[in-house]
Amino acid sequence: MADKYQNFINGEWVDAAGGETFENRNPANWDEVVGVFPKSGEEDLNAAVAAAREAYDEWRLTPAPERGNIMKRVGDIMVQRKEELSRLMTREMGKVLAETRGDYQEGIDTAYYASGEGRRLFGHTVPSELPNKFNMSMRMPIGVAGIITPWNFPMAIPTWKIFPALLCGNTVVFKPASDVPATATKLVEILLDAGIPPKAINLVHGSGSKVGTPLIKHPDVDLISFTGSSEVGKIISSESGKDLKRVSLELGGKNAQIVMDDAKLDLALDGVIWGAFGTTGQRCTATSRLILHEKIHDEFLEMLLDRVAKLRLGDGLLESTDVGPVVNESQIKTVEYYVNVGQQEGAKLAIGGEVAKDGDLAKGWFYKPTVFTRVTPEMRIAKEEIFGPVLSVLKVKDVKEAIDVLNNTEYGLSSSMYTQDINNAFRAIRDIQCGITYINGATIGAEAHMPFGGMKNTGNGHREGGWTVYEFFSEVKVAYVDFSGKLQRAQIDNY
Ligand code: UN1
Repeated sequence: MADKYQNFINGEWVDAAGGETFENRNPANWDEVVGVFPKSGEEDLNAAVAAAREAYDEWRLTPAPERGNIMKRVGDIMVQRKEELSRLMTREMGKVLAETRGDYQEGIDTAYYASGEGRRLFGHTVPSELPNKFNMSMRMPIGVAGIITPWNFPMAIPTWKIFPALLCGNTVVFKPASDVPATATKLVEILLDAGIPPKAINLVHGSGSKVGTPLIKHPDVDLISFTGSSEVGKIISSESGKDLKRVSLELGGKNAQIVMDDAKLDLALDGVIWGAFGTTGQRCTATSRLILHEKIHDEFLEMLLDRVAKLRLGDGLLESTDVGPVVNESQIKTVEYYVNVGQQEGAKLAIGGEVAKDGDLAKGWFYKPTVFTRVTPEMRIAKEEIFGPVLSVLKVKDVKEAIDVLNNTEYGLSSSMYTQDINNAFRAIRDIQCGITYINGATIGAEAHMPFGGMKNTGNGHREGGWTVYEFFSEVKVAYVDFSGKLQRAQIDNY
């Protein structure tokens, strides 16, 4: 019997009002049902928003250091449950255990960072232009935060949003992706165990159209934080614009790794294998393009194809597995679609390019690690996000062309250059139009205490992670205190 899960609304674990459910299955073994979850609708969502609104006043008045103390306990509980919940995450969405442990650790790091932030949340004190007057700024909570998260980082991404939202004094309605509802439920359990007031965190399972859309449109929701596709991000942005909601969007990527002729090739090879095929290529930060200097192109390609051929596909719980399954059938169809597009555009399919069906792999959604060579910058496989184990290789003649080709996409999340030349490195840092640039590192692996996000169509300018996310989840208030005992007119009496 599969485990039965519920929503958490208004301080209680409850089924969906309509009584409907959906199943969540293991992508490495589609016969295995991980859990049965409530298929919620607008009624459930409205109840969740009402509870979050009700809880807001008490929570916003709880001292921020006390909110931080709860975040410390969240981190401590997460540490205790790391192995158990990392395993659950692998069963739920497929990536290998080392990576689900990493995803989970990012959540722990985010909890401890939030805990410390409870004693910071700095404002400024600024001299007044008038005598006997005091000026200051401070950060205030905003209200009810709607949190909509994807399936590829089932723990890290919800924690990036929910922990700072709560730490700043907002209350939360959380709509996780329906591919990863079990991990989301465990996160809410942890928040409650640590002492978050029950009505301050609400969890509503279900689809984007039935739960996500009414969440975005709800007049009592003050801010939305979303990670997902650019297509959905644009809809959220225009819908939320109607009510002037504050919105943070983390959207698509088409990240590239450049390898210059002066690079250490073994190092660059480790980087691209990790960046392109880690998480089965299903990271917003995944390396989807490899841009090779013409002088090392043939040699590096040979090294690459040799390594890709050795990658072992399998269940992410097995020690022997390098690459887990794709998350579901629809994602595998997207990968198949783009592999067809690449062939029709005239790129050379150098390895992979098909569903893997040998032995136990037939039970899940496995796709062979795939490399296209002879890709040119205007091909769709060089510009559009695929979100799977597919790498497009391009050839360039110098550093300028390498950076131009890298920038030739609507996205701008992560990027990488392998080089031993400091001049190339600093040009890359200055000229690459991405929120993140790695020198001699893969495109994946951002750290929780650094700002995370992208330029161009990857987002709308906000950043998660680090100190910057606290700016999104709080609003600046300024106060002037005049203790002169008389009317003082700024800009007039002093000039
Ligand atoms: C994502 O894929 O949306 O930088 C997040 C990384 C991870 C986070 C990825 N720390 O690859």
